[in-house]
Amino acid sequence: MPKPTILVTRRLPPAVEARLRRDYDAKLNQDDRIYTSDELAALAADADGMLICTSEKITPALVEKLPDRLKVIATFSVGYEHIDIAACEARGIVAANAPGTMTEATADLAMLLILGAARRSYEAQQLVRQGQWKGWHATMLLGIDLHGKRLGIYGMGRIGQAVARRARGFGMEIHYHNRSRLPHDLEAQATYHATLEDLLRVSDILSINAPSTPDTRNALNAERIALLPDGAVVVNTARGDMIDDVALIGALKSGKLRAAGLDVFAGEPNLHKDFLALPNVYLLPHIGSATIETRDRMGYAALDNIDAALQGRPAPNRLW
Ligand code: 8YV
Repeated sequence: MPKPTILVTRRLPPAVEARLRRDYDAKLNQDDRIYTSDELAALAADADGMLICTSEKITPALVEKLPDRLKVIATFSVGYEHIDIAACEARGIVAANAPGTMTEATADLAMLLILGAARRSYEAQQLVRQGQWKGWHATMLLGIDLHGKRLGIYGMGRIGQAVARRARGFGMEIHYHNRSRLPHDLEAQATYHATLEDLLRVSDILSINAPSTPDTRNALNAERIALLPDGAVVVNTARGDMIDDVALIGALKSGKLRAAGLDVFAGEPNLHKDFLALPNVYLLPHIGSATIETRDRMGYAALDNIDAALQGRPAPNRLW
């Protein structure tokens, strides 16, 4: 029997591509060029499944053009705002994501952003690399302690909880806002705030860990930034569209906010150019899940979804 055909839209780690080649007739993207919607439709014409990334927008118009034989779209990500789930459901195409695979890596990166922003890592690196470091002095590059500070976590899912675990080790006090309060054992003595506004009022450092949805987009706007304590730090490892960039940049310029650490951006990779000129922003290029182990796990999870869907079993992380 011929192997099913899988369209793989981006270059993936070698171990993941090896499993794809072993089990499927895999149409790999060796150049890693991002396909247009028309190219995706054409390439998928003889496919039984697609393994996509967040760079591929699965719109209702594209879903319409997919062949009847296509049974599954698995994304190499936890976020699935790029997939129109209702359109997939209407065509009977299984859509599935890869939750739980990048929890620890992303939480590590949130701590890197918190430390990077709070301890002025960008300015410190610049000083050393540009040969401007003239020697130690007592008031050089002063940041703030994490110990004793209140960490506000917006979105207490797997990643938010993993950030909380790490932050406790740094002596931080954990506060959170989530759609629903966590059970007592998962809460682990964190303080629940029923509204985002209440959380912001007590967040010396705010970590955004909620999914991007129509309800959460632009959640951190000018009015809400004003609620943060003066000199607060904001970090984002979730999605850039949850922050109003103009409001954030204004608050970083005025000193309302001390610093920010950002791994994700609205319209990335084309981030708002004013971020580049701000010394108090620690910037990373969407590498929250970028570890060797995690990227393999993400690929295997996507393949587990594809295997199940094509073998007539429920996909482990089916979205409808
Ligand atoms: C990915 C992510 O790097 O999983 C997600 O939602 O944002 C990242 O881990 C990227 O989006 C892969 O498609």
